[in-house]
Amino acid sequence: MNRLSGKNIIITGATSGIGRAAAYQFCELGANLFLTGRRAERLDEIKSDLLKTNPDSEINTYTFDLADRSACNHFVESINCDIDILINNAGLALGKDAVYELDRSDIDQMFAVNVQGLLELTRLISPQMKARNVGHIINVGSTAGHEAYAGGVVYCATKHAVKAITESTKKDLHGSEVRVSMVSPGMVETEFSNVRFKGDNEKAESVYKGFKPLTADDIAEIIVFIANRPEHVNIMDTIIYPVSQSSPTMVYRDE
Ligand code: 8X3
Repeated sequence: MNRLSGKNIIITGATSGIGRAAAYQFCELGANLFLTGRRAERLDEIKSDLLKTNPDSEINTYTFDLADRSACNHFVESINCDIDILINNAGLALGKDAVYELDRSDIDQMFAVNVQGLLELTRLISPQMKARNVGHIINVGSTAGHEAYAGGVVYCATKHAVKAITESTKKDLHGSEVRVSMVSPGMVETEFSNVRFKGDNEKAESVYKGFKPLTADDIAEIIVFIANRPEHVNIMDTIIYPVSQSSPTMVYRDE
């Protein structure tokens, strides 16, 4: 059953990876999309591609950096309809350095996007959901939010924060009909590792060598499944690994 047709859905970080894949899947189901990202060209391309196969879709794009609080405010003020589903997808890892080698600006950027950006949009969108007594906030966490690993001190901390934010938000909205959920993917082959290793493609590709990682579509399917449950069903979290992965650092490789 499709319960998503006509729903107004914000997807942050929609220019690539899981956010982009989710945009395509929600569009197929007839949702109205509000896509955010930092790369205007990518958003334009996605919009025109989606309109080719779904000409009647309503697709709105917004180019801004989630780390910019006034831009977040401006974005929310510019939406003139109620939002049914907020998908806080935008997030990134920068570097794989030990705590004693960390780059200060990497720390700031990861917290600014993964935690403060997510919180800012949640803070701005949740009041209208609470007032209407309906809505769904879906946060994209990570297995790194369940188990910390060496070289991931900041990324793991931000994803543990996403888990805490998800749980507290659910409890803050206790007694309302607003749903709050999280997906926690393991290794998904997207631009994630290119970003983490700052354009070092060889290093990025080696992350996914010798096993079949998850795809962005695999995770988008889970997000759509969570969003498409009946209104009394709230999936709190989902931990998704490729079959070859058993923990953030245990990956069985062929070679
Ligand atoms: C999952 C990515 O590197 O922590 O968010 O496995 S990683």
